[in-house]
Amino acid sequence: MATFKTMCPLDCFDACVWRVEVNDGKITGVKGDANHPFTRGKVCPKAKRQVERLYSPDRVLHPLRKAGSGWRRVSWDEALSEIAERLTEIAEESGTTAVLHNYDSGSNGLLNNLDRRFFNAFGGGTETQGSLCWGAGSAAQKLDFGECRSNQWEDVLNSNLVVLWGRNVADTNRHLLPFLKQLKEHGGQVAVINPINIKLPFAADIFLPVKPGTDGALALAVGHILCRERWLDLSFISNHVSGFEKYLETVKEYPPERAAEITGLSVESIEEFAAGYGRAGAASIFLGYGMQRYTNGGSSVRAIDALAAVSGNVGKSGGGVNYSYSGYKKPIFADITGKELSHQKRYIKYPCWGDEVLSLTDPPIRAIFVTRSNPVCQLPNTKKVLEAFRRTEFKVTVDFVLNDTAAESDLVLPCATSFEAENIITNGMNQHFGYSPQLVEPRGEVRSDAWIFTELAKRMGLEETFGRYTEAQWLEEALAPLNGYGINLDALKRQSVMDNPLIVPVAWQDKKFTTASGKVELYLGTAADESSAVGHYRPSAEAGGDLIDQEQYPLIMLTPHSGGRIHSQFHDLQDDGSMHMSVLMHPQTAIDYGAVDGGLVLLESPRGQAKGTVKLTEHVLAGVVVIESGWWIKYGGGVNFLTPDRVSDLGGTAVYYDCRCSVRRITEV
Ligand SMILES: Nc1nc2c(c(=O)[nH]1)N[C@H]1C(S)=C(S)[C@@H](COP(=O)(O)OP(=O)(O)OC[C@H]3O[C@@H](n4cnc5c(=O)[nH]c(N)nc54)[C@H](O)[C@@H]3O)O[C@H]1N2
Ligand SMILES: Nc1nc2c(c(=O)[nH]1)N[C@H]1C(S)=C(S)[C@@H](COP(=O)(O)OP(=O)(O)OC[C@H]3O[C@@H](n4cnc5c(=O)[nH]c(N)nc54)[C@H](O)[C@@H]3O)O[C@H]1N2
Ligand SMILES: [Mo]
Repeated sequence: MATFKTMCPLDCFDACVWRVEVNDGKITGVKGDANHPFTRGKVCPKAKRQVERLYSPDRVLHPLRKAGSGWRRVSWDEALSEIAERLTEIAEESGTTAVLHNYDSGSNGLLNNLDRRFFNAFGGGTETQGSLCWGAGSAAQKLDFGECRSNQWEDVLNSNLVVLWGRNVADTNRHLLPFLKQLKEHGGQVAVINPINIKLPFAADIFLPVKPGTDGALALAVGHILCRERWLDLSFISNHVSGFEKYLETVKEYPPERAAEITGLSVESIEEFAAGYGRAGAASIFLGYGMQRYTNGGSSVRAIDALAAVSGNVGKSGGGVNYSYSGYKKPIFADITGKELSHQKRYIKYPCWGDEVLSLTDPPIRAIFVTRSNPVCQLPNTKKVLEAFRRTEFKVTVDFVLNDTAAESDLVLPCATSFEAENIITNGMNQHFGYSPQLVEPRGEVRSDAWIFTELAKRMGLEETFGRYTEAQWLEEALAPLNGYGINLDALKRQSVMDNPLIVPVAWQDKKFTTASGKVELYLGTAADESSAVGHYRPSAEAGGDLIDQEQYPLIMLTPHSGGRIHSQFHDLQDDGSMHMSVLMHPQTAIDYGAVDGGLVLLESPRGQAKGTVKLTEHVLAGVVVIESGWWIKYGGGVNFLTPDRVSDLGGTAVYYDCRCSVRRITEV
């Protein structure tokens, strides 16, 4: 048996370092790496699932062509020739922007970016703009600090208080748990701000079950108390903060009594949390992405960032508003997407995908090419997405399995898993990157994404523009900016996993913020739009506002991420055989709406319907229903039939949780 060190390719906070066991050309196990400082020898259930996926009998092993209601196996030659012909024809007749390339972060492999290079070499095309994920918070932190930077994970042990603000560490970030346990053992405190009482291996010291979409009001009230009690770092404010006077004016409007009404929290609990934060000395906030999936999500994050700034918890050990490491990632890898090659580009708003595709003219979308994403399952407002898909002439999906998107396509191209092809794995939510060697022979006729796009480029006469590099040469090219740090492909292969050399233990320790003023900008006062204001509170469109009839749709629906899968990936391998999603609700909600534990309900929103089985729990706020996202439509899923296709105030992010619905008991038909 041989063991290889490598890194999980999934787009996850933890980015596990793996020790992969290979026996007789087969992968027989994936274990953690005990020497890795963050993942500390443990992997999550998704590691095992990746081996199961590699050997799954449901994997697509040959290119498939839709034939009537079924599929026909075709050769690579046939599949690629058809794609080359159709794309060329569409580009000649309608221009390259008649082709939409939909990609996301299904894999964090650097070589996966060659899909974008292909479309840039093709001449451009239509792409999505905005985010399904973290865009509102990222845009907010860019306004406040200039970039998203986080303290290194180990630094959490220097905190006296850690605030898990809308971050489900139990499911999405489980390697943080041992650090938090350690912190608690040394007398540190943990606060949770979440409409769901997330599972922790210890009792949280403070739990604020905030009403969905009202974090902005809570943060402003906490700011109000910090200013009232003078729990401020005046030296940090005078040297490194711009707009403090405007901030004072804003928080004056938010006494805790007002915030209590908005957030559903008691005045006492808001006071207790503010005192805990204001007097902690060093307090670090771990911001999740759940709390920014609202039409006011960007402003909420800005209001939270401001708390760290006025209390001097920025650029400090044990402090920080840790959201992502994306601000460190960009400069270290060369962009191999070939942006400069494109001469005609058009963008659609990602969260409004269905509407955008349906309404585009001049030219209309005639082809959709999907890579490393599952838009039919994961985009909001599925009904419109499906309509747009079905109306489009030609659809191609590159994936491992026949998921909801592949099922809607004309051609499915089977790609290699991270075990079957060489790559480098990077991650904007984490501070390391790693080499992922080819460990086994690809199954059937699957090919790497890099091979697929290189071949397609050849067939379309774009070989020269695309570049005649081997996969290893592309990796060298991508690593070029790191050569100055003594890092090249050979060095990375020897070490397997490395830390991003730009990441320092404490973000912003030098207090040189990358904003225009060089300070934390609580108030910009430059632009005429919202982005220049102090992070403020405005009710979110649907959860908090009156955009839709609250009597008709009385409940707020949250669709957070699952511990056992990442988005839709691996749902096909979770074989409890159930064809119904679980709908979590508080017993009081069930009484109010006539639902019973284990009974079937129909959920309805202005967008559509979905069914699920009720599970009662005291851990969810009354008036809120919770369904984990990622359940495949073909297995009875489809939370996104209900979710809204709107965008956040900043960053163009999908506002999945800003969603109202009704619930009605039904019997199986
Ligand atoms: N209701 C609701 N919807 C949500 C969310 C939510 O919270 N609630 N969260 C949103 C968020 S945060 C995100 S990031 C998005 C994610 O949205 P997607 O990225 O569309 O989600 P995935 O299900 O991970 O789909 C990735 C696909 O890529 C494939 N894949 C994996 N590796 C490779 C590879 O190397 N090559 C190729 N070609 N394919 C590969 C996988 O098999 C999978 O089908 O979902 C969003 N949707
Ligand atoms: N196992 C697993 N790990 C993952 C993923 C996965 O799908 N599975 N996805 C990865 C990706 S791409 C992402 S984006 C991250 C997401 O990581 P997280 O941000 O942790 O996950 P979410 O499920 O989006 O939401 C987190 C929490 O926000 C809470 N929340 C919802 N609305 C509000 C609100 O208004 N205020 C507050 N304070 N809290 C609220 C939800 O109850 C939920 O517990 O996880 C990454 N890691
Ligand atoms: Mo995400």
